[in-house]
Amino acid sequence: MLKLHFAPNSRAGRILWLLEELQLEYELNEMKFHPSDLKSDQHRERHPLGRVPVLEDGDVSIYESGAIVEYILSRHAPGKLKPEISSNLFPSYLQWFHYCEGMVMPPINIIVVQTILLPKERQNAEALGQAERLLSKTLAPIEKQLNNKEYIIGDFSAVDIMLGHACFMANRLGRVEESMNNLRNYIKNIESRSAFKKAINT
Ligand SMILES: N[C@@H](CCC(=O)N[C@@H](CS)C(=O)NCC(=O)O)C(=O)O
Repeated sequence: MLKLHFAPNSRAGRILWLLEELQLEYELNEMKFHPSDLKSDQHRERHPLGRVPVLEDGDVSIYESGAIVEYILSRHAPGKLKPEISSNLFPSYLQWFHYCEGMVMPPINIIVVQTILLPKERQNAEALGQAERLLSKTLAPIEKQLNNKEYIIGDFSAVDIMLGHACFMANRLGRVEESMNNLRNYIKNIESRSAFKKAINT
């Protein structure tokens, strides 16, 4: 049985969302988003940095949300939520899948640190401003990609689990500009999916 180590309001929501979309059976270890759970010796055995998500599957224990998504698709849902290697959508799928953690999440991480995690006296306006400008730049190509598309590569795919979740987070932080109409519609499309609702409300 797949076992997901999870904390609310985190990238672990991506994996829960995927498991729900695929209607796979799973067990959930619900932890608090707090050092008492995440930095415990027990959780550091699963993830050396004490982070989520982590997935266990028999003898396998794996971290990194993108790797977990690919693992689940390959071993438990072959052919689903991903174009065939020979499809002309495949390179686009790969590009946007990795654009999530590679380009969009780094400025989001800084914004979260600078506005939520650090106490006021340690917050740095320059670092925050830089991250906000970078996030806006990284969202612009997604806005363009979504022209006449409901989801990133057309039909719903695992790209949306990764990048869609990042766009949802950017929006929740109030960083999706009013003028980005495609992105705003895209986030609404995602939010209307029942599997997403379940993952986000857990
Ligand atoms: N690149 C990793 C990032 C993992 C990560 O940073 N997770 C955050 C939650 S979104 C976390 O566990 N933070 C807890 C902490 O930093 O103490 C992934 O995609 O899984």
